[in-house]
Amino acid sequence: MKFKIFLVMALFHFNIGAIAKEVTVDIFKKEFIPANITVDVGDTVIWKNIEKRQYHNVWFKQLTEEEPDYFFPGETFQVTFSEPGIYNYLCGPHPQMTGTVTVVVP
Ligand SMILES: [Cu+2]
Repeated sequence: MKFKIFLVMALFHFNIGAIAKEVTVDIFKKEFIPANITVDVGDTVIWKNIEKRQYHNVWFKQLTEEEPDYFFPGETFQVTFSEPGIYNYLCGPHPQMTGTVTVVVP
């Protein structure tokens, strides 16, 4: 009986640490929506271009010196965050488009 209780608690604990979420940021009318998000370590952020025609990219200058490729309406770009921190980004061709991903330890 004691063993059973331990096993249930162990599974519960494991699940809390193992769930990684996907969080979506839309790109529309040259804006990141929402521009500022907070996610947990291990989560994946997916940027979705829902413009009619306009391409964009998502450039974390603190992480990559080289500008990433553009992505077009209907396409996505994703990043999985494995370290806590504050990550600022912008769109290379439209530097007025900015956003922040804050990554926290749950
Ligand atoms: Cu853009």
